[in-house]
Amino acid sequence: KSLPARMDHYSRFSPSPLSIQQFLDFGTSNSCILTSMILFLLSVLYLKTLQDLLEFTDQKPVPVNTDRFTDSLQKIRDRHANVVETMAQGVIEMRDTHGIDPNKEGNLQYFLDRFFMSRISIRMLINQHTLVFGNNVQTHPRYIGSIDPNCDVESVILDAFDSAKYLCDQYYLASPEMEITTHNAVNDNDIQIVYVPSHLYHMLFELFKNAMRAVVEYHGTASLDYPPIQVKVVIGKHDLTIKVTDSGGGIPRHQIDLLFNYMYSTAPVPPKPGSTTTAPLAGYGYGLPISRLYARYFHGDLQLTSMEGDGTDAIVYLKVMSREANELLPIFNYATSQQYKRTICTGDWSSPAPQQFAAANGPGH
Ligand code: W6P
Repeated sequence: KSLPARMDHYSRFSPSPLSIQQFLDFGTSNSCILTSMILFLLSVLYLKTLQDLLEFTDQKPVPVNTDRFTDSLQKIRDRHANVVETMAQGVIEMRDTHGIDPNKEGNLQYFLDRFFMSRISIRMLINQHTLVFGNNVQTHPRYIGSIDPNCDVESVILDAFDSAKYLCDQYYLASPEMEITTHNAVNDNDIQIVYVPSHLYHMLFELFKNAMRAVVEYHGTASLDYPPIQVKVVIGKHDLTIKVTDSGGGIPRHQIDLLFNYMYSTAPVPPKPGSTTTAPLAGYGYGLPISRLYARYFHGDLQLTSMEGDGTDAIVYLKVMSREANELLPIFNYATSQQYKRTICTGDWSSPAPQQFAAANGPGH
């Protein structure tokens, strides 16, 4: 069969979500490299990547081929390392040549959320396969691939805070401290969940950078003591909730959504490390929208609530039960194509400023 025909064939598959529990089972009790390999053959990456993978559909999964397969996955992962930056650059170019069309902006948001979520999931699969079956040294004896069955939430928080504080100090020569309180509402143990520590770190690092920037800029870089960033961690039966509170002056409510907007949160890609200019601490790039995808990936969420004039609460929700922590994957169906046909402004609520639109729309609109 020709490549286009095979691409068409594979593009019709729907992704099958796995729960964290299933990821665990895969890495332990019935670790079967062949099943894992076949699972992979169902996921479609981009063209060259698809070609690379298709090679393996024609071959018998004998040990020498499973090794080559694992090598291929590693190469594919490296090849796709800069996709986020590439897409961001594409959005900038699109915005510069076509401007911002509020109708298309919703479509872009919808597309990129699904595109990046799919990418997160495929890279999770690649990481699990290469870590569980590759010859590399395992990250940590306790880990199953990239999953820590006893992920100590507080130590990930401390790590992420330290790294953000280091950057903040470098950029502003000043930084706020943190006050953390934890509460286990279920038992007297430490707060642990089955989770991917690197995902949690990614989200918290992003939130801390934003919180620190807000605090330092609001109180001035000359200030000597800043109000600390308050972190509250609570584990219940269903939810693990991490709330990061800053007294950084907050943001007006109508601007909250813009922080997650791909069209508005793109700025020219910051210079690479080693160049003379310092990259800003936070606020450029796709840190927040992608962090929210990481949270939602296993059916959690990331929300921002602000009090303008005071500060901002950033809340991360994660599922406590690994069986409830299912992958959230984009599927393609009738509803998907309808999404792209939808236009905004077909609402049935009054416009914010009727006089502004009255002339254009006429009476009765
Ligand atoms: C702000 C803006 C923001 C975004 C994300 C997390 C915290 C904060 N604080 O002022």
